[in-house]
Amino acid sequence: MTRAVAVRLGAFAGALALAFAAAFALGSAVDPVAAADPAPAADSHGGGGDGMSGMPSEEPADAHGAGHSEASAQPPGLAVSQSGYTLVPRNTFFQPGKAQTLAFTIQGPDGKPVTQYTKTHEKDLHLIVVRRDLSGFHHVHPTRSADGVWSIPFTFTAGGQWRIFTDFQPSALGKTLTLGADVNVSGLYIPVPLNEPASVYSVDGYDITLAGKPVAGKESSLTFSITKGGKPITDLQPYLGAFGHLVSLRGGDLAYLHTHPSMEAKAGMKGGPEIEFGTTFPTAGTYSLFLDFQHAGKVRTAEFTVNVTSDGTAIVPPSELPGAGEESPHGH
Ligand SMILES: [Cu+2]
Repeated sequence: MTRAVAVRLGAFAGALALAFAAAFALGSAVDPVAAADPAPAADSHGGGGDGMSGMPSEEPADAHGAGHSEASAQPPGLAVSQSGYTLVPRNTFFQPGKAQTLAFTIQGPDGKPVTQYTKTHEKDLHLIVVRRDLSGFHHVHPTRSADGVWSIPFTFTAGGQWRIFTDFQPSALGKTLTLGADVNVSGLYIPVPLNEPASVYSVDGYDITLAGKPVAGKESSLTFSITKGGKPITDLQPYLGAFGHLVSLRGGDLAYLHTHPSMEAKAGMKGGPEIEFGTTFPTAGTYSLFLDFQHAGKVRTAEFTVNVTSDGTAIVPPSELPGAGEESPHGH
């Protein structure tokens, strides 16, 4: 029995029947509010009994005016709730290695699941799933039921804490949002170190070369060149309205940046061998870049680790520092 429960029972035993009833009523009135109430709003409940109904209406209204200028300066993907919209996973516990349903709703300012979306890159919602160590990246597109529940069969490959990012634009909001939440996958967790910073990544016989000198806080040009067997690929296929989709996640907090080439890609067009992106990395640091591209009917993902500095000079990769350990790439 916990200390708090013991103390409470002691108080009850010594009380008059009336006091007992009052204490009990107080306890039951207070506990559910405390449990359901996120910490910041604690002060606003002084007024009365219907804090739960009062809170949602007063929060979004002014919280998104002046008060949130600092929060809105944060990169996307760090919060489960923003601008009145909240990502609500249906389940946050999963088993590894078997297909399960990953389901969630986007709860709107009215507290109901959002059912009206404005398409971005041909989809109402983009779902990124990645383990917290940045392994196991997936970019997928769930389907939505009429009542606003998004779902997709998904197999988490290994145990650990995984992050899901939802990238979407509610029709009622004039901008895209990226909301993120963590889910738990049971099983032994063996974290995988990041790839060393490198300018070439190989997948399925394709060699992808990255060129560019990203500078923190400024739009930087990144160019990916794709070859296979030494031959430049010149017939990349449009995938979701672009020849490439680039998701960058910041090391340390998994802040999320999603960028596309300036050129729109329509059906029948051919792209490559180069795909160019203008990306603004908000701060110096290490970023993991995931490039999705489509060739010969299949979408593949290239992964890069990039050190972004404040002046565009390369940071010496850890492997080249004296005394560095063995290389330990993501292991494909
Ligand atoms: Cu997508």
